Amino acid sequence: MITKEVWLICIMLSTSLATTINVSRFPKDFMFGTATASYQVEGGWNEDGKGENIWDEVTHRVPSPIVDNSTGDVACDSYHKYKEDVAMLKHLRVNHYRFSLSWSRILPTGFNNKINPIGIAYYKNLIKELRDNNIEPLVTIFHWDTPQPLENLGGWTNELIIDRFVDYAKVVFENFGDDITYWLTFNEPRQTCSQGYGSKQKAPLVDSPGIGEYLCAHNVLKAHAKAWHLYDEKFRNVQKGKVGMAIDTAWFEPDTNSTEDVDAAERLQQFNHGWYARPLTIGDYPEQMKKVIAERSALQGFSQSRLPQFTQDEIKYLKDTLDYLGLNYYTTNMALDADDKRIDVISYDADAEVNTYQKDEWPKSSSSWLRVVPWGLRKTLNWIKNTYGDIPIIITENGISEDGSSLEDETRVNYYQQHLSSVKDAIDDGVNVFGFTAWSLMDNFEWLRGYTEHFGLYHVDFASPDRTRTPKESVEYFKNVIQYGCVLGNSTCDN
Ligand code: GBH
Repeated sequence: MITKEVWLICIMLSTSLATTINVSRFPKDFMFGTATASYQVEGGWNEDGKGENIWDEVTHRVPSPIVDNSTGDVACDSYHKYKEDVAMLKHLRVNHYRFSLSWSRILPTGFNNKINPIGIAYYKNLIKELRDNNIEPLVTIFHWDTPQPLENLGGWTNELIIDRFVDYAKVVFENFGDDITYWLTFNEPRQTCSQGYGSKQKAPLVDSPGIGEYLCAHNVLKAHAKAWHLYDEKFRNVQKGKVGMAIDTAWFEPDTNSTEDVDAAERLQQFNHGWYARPLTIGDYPEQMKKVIAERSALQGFSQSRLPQFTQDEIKYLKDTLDYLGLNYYTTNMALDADDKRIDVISYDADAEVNTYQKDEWPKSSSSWLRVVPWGLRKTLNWIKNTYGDIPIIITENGISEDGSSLEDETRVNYYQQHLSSVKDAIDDGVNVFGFTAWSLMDNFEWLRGYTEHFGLYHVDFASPDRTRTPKESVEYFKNVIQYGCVLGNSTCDN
């Protein structure tokens, strides 16, 4: 018989488990930082010889596909205000700053026939300003802004782009490599591919569901591996850096403990994360993807699987090409095996044969897809370790949006406290996490959502020509976390 007391203890235990904050200190050398991306903050879209990229092209369309008809033409104006950005980073006392390079600013045609010296100088200045202030630059080579001339030829669906990306990476290693330890080839390739070529949620808004995404991913993976090998053979000895990739995923929690739902949650994680991380660690696409896409393709009348195949040589060439892994985590979904397999639908989403939903009790943000579920981060980190082995991991993005109406962003403070606590739990579980990067340093151009969703620690006044930056409450919190090395952000932390 279960007494009232036992019930009470159970309830207390479950609520405390859900909300317990880990107040132990992070390792001494743990890296705390913030992130941005070139198109989202730089502006200067056609200045000093920069070429056009796919976000310039898409945001200049009439009618505009951006919810508030805005563009990144000026954005946060970081092209002119990078010293102010670095001063903000210094105020925060971050260890590192993650930013991305604009391919079209460096190679205006997308090809290496013409290198833009003013574009190179901009990033050299930024890197110098960071180094002078003791801030480690973490450089993303590609964060979604494909040069338009390459897009005109099919962009990431045309294998021509593999060698063009490697040409670009070579220019970048040659010019900046002496000052860079942490490289990320791609940011969230899943979004480039599934949203860019399959679901029209990102530039170039190409409508090729169930086909374009897989061609894109195949080329992204080969481009990554070739850039990694180039670095490994020509630069590593001298420059001593590491080349990784920032791969995003949500956590997928099985809706019930039935085998079907447990398998469905795992399958969806393989479709999200495994799609990119597995070929570059274990080698080749996840078995679940190969099987289900081949079966569906056959039922749909295709003579071969819509998922391209790697040759044995390619599998070997791709394997073990991540020196470390970047994880972008924001939220969690419940996952259940789809009763209706929707064979008539040709798309990446339908291919997974999983339905998802988010729970009403999970707190909302200003982004429809983002609810606050901190424990999902700990589970994702443990899943990565269990799936690929003991790879070093840095959280390359984590954050929450609000509507920009107040500088008192308590929801963000709570979000970071809970998520950092979850990261510390994962470290205590034995996962090799060496850093955490908040998205974002400041409010910026949120892709098709324009300036309507605010992820910044700093508020940016987009109505002012100065793009004035003002700290939100979360700046003080994050700064204290860094100073004291624990989520309480004060001296009462445990050792
Ligand atoms: C990141 O993507 C980006 O790297 C960054 O540039 C961006 O500003 C930041 O996050 C904030 O969004 O619409 O329900 O189909 C975040 C990961 C995963 C968010 C896919 C949007 C689409 C969910 N993204 N998600 S839904």
